[in-house]
Amino acid sequence: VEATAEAMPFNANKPLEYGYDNAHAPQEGEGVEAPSDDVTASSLSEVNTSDKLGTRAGNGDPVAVGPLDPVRTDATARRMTTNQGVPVSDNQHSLKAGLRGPALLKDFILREKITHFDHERIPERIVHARGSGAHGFFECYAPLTDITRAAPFQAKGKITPVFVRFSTVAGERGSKDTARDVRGFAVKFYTDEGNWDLVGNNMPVFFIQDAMKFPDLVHAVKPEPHHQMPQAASAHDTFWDFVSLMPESTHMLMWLMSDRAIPRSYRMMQGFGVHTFRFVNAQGEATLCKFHWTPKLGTHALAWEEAVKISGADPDFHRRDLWEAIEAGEYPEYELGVQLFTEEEAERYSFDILDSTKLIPEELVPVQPIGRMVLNRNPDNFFAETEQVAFCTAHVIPGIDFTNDPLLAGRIHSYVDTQLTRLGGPNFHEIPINAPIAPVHNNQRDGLHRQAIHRGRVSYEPNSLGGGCPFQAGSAGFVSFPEPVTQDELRGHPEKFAEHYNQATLFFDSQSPAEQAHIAGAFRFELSKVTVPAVRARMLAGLANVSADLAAQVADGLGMEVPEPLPRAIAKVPQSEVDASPALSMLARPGDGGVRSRKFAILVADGVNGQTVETVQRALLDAGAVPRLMGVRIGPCVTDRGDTLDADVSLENEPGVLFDGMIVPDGADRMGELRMDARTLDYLKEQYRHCKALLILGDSDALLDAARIPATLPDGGQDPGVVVGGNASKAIDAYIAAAGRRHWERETDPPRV
Ligand code: HDE
Repeated sequence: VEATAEAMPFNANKPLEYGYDNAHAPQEGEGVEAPSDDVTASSLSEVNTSDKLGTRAGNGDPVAVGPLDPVRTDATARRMTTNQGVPVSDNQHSLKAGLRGPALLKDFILREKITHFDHERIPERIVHARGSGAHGFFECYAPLTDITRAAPFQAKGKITPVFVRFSTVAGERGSKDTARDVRGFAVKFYTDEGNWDLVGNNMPVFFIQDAMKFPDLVHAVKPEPHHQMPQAASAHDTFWDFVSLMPESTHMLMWLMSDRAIPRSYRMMQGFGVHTFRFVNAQGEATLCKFHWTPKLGTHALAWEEAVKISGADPDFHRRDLWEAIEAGEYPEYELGVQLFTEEEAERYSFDILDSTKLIPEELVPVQPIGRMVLNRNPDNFFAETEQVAFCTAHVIPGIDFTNDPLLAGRIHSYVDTQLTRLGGPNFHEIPINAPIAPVHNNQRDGLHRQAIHRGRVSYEPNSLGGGCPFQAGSAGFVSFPEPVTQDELRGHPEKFAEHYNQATLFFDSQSPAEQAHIAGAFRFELSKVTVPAVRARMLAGLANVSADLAAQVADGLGMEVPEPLPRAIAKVPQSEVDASPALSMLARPGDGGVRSRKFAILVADGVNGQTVETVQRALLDAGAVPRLMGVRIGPCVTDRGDTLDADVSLENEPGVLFDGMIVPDGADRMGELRMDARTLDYLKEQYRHCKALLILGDSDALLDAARIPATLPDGGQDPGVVVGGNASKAIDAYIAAAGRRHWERETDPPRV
C-alpha cells in the first residue's frame, strides 16, 4: 500500500520510520579487508598432516589452523544474507501490511531467522556437560616403532594436531567451574591414520569397575530427581548412599575428596587414560600401556573455601584462565608419559590391570615421557568446536588397541551412541571439528545432514563396477589384537576386583599432612550435607578400612563414633607392592615453582607510593606474571608523586579470591580510602587463609596488624609466604620466590584468621 499523508496519521515516507538508516551502515568493502575465498572444501579431505601442518608448529604458530580454514567464516566487510545467500535489506523490521498493520506470513526472512533461533540449542552431554576446549599439537620425542605403529609416535619431532576439551562431570552446561568434581581431559589426535581419541580424566582411577553400573552412578551424583538439587555437587544423600553401598568406589573417593578435585587451573592438572590400553607394533606384538599427561606448570589446587567463593565471583574461572592464557601466548603444555608392561608382569601384580579402580604405582612401573602437547589456539566458535566435538573411546588407530577392562567395553559403545541423540544423527563425523584429516572413503551413505557428495553408482563392496574401490587395506589397516578367548559366558568379576581398600590406603598414606587434612575436611563437609545418619555411618565404616586415623577425624567432625569396619569382600587380602607412593601427592609435581601466568593484585588508592607500585609491577611482569592494579573503584588514582595510575580492577568487580597473591605497596598511611574500606582487610584475611603469598611494603604493615595476620606459622616458625619489606626491590624478589606455591603449612582447622 502506498502510504499517503491522507491515509496515515504521520508521514509514512520518513526514512527512519521504515527503519534501516543506510547512511550509518558499513558499506561493502569498507574497513577491514575481506578474507580470501580461494580455499575450497576439497582441501578438507586430502590433507597430509606432516606436510601441511608439521612445518608450522616449530615456530609456535597454530598447527590446527589449516584443516578447518575452509569452514571458518568471517563476516568482516560482507553484506548480510539469508541462509540461501539472498542479500537482506532490513534486519530490524518484519514485513507488515502497513506500519501499524499485521506481520505477513510471506516474510521468509523473519521466519528463517526465528525458526533457526528456535532450534539453536542441542541436548547437553549427559555427563561432562560443562567444558572448555583448545586447539594445539602433539610432538613426539623419539620414534616408538618397536612398541607401536601408531602414527603420532613414528618419528622424532612428528607433529600431530589435537583438539582438547576439559570438563567437569556432574554439573550442567552453565554450571560453575570450581565445583568439587572429577575433571575430564579428552584429547582428539588428528593423525595420518585417522582420529585417535584419548578420553581421560584428571584422576587415574574410577568409581566403578563395570559399565553396567555407570547409569546408576550418574543418577546418584546428578541433582536429585524430585527437586533437581544440588547443582554440580556430590554433597548430597543419593551420591553418598550409592557410593557407601559400593566399596569399589572407595579409592576414587579418596581422589575426589582430595585437592585434585579443585584444581587451580586446567593448565595445572594431570590427565590419565585410566584404563589399561595396548600398544601394538608393526609385527603385531603388544605391550600393555597406561597414559599420563603431566602439566609443565605443575599440579596446583585451590583451597576449598576459595573454590566456593570463586564459583560466585566468576563461575567461568577455569574457562577464563584457559582462554586468557592462550590469548596471551602462555600456551599450556603437558608431557605425555606411558607406563609400559607385559601381560606376564601384570599377572604378578596384587591388583588386576583390567580394574579401573586401581592404578599402577609409578614406583612399580615408572612413567616414561614420550612427547609433549601444546595448546596454542582458542576455538573461533564455542558451539561449532567445543560443543560439537564428539570424543569416543572407540576411536583408535592402528597401533593402539583395547584391553578387556569391562568399564572400557561399555564406553566403546556409549560415546558413539550418545552422539546420535546429541548431534542429531549418524553423520556427526562430518562436522568439521570431528572430521579426520586423514581421507575418508567407504560405502556408508546418506543419513541426516550428509555433507559429502559421493560420486558414482557404487556404494557396495565387493564391486567390479567401481574397480573394487575403495579397497580393503589388509594388514596396513587396523587389525584387532588377536587376544585368545576360551572362557564361558557369565556375569561376574575376577577375584582381585574384590579387593577395595589397599590402594585407597596407599593414596591416603602417600599424601602430605596438608593434603591429608584437606581430605578429612572434604569428607566431613560432604557427609555433613547428608541428611540420613545411616548413610554417614556406612561411609565411616568404609573409611575405617582405609585409615583408622582418617575415619576418626571424619567421625569427630560429624560428632559420631567410628563404627565397625565394613566386612571385606575378599577372603585373602593381597599384599601391595609398595607402601608409599610419593608420586601420588600433588606436591610431587610443583612445576618450576615460578609465577608465570599467575594473577596478582596490587592494591592502590590516592596517596599510594608510586615508586613501589612501579617496582613491583615491573618485577612481576619480568617474571611472566599478570599484575593488576586493584582500587576501591576502577579508574585513576593519584600517587604520592602526583602522577596517576589506572586501577583496572576493583575490590568489588574482581574479589581477592580471583588472584594468586596480593601486594600492598607502601603508603597505607596516606591511602585513607583503602584503609577505611572493610573489604581491604577481608581480602587480606582471605589471601592469608587460602595460603597465598602476601607482600606488604613500608608503612602498610599496619594493615597486617589490623587484619590480625600473624607473621609466624602455627609451629612458631617464620612464614615465608608473608613478606614484609621496606625495600621494594629486595622484597619483591623474596615474594616472587614464595608466590609460586601455596603455604599450606600455615593452615589450621578451624582457621586462625
Ligand atoms: Fe565418559 N562419557 N563414560 N568416562 N567421559 C561421556 O560421552 C561413559 C568414563 C569422559 O569432553 C559421554 O560425548 C560410560 C571414564 C570424558 O566431550 C558418555 C562410562 C572416563 C567425557 C560417556 C564412562 C570418562 C566423557 C557423555 C563407564 C575417564 C567428556 C557425552 C563405562 C577415563 C568428553 C559424551 C568431552 C563423556 C559414557 C566412564 C571420561 C555418556 C558409559 C572411566 C572426559 O558417552
